[in-house]
Amino acid sequence: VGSERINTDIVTLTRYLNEEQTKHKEATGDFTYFSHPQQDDQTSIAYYIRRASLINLGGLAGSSNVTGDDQKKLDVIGNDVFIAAMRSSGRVRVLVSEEEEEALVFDEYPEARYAVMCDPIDGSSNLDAGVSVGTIFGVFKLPIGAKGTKEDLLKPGTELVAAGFTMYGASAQLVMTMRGGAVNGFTMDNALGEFILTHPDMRIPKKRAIYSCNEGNSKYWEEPVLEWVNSLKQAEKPYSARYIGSMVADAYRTLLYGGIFAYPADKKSTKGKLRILYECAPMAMVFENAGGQAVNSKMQRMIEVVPEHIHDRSGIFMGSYDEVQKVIDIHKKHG
Ligand code: AHM
Ligand code: MG
Repeated sequence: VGSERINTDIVTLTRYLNEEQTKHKEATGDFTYFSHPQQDDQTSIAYYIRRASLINLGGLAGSSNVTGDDQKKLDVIGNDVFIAAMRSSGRVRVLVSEEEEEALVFDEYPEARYAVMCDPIDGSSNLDAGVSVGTIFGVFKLPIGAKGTKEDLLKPGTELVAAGFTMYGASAQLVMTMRGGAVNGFTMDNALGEFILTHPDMRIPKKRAIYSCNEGNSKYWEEPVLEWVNSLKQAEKPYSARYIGSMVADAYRTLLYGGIFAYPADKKSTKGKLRILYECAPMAMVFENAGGQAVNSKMQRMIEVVPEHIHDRSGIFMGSYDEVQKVIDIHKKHG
């Protein structure tokens, strides 16, 4: 094979999960059981997205989801695929999806102990333009006999046992972390149909002069946010602005290159736009475990925020440690 280097010891996501399970003697294997269908889900969604324009999956599905957004055909498909995958695992007791008003309780598995929070296709307004979108997920472990009630779900991100996202870009990238663990990145190998560990132990750069937010909202921003963004633009070497408008893609770039992603609460959206359970908390866990920070608009650790309702929103600032610290310092100054 000439000078081409062939890796004969590939770590697939399946192998990674099996090895993790072997390392942790107390592990029941439940998590692995549920991760495999989850991997299948993201493999399928990646496939559908790639095929979307060929098989006419673009455009609106003719219905609205609970928050009034127009639903895309792929939103519906992504949601259905996710639900089917989680149900089939037999390990999921309750599932919260951005696309479902109520939590879904799988009564056929009363012994199942996981609660899964997900946004099956986040950033879907970008789909028709072929811009990257993603799946975000967070996982709680429930007490034995849990009924999958709201109380089982209205918990802070510190209770998550695992969280992460998959970005459907030029290739599908899966980033996941477990409580207190490293952040690992996997790349979909389309030929093998497997996620391969390509970015072990991801660490976000401590700082980087890139900021990512929808400045079109600045009319509604509070004073500290205005002052912060202005300070970046007036810095000796001004920051670069990068905003895709698809959180998973913006987050993935921020994780790799460093910088900050922000979607603050403002005078118009006083609670912010992004959802706590399946957008903010999982991202906060990824960024903290990679050495960064994530806070809400009150400068509280995002991962400690407890939602009152499963679809609650929050402002968020997440990214490189030093970049988020700048936001915190300016807010502190304003008191
Ligand atoms: P969605 O869950 O309805 O797709 O909305 C979430 C998306 C995020 O991916 C992205 O960060 C944000 O909305 C962009 O919002 P805006 O268009 O207001 O900048
Ligand atoms: Mg979303």
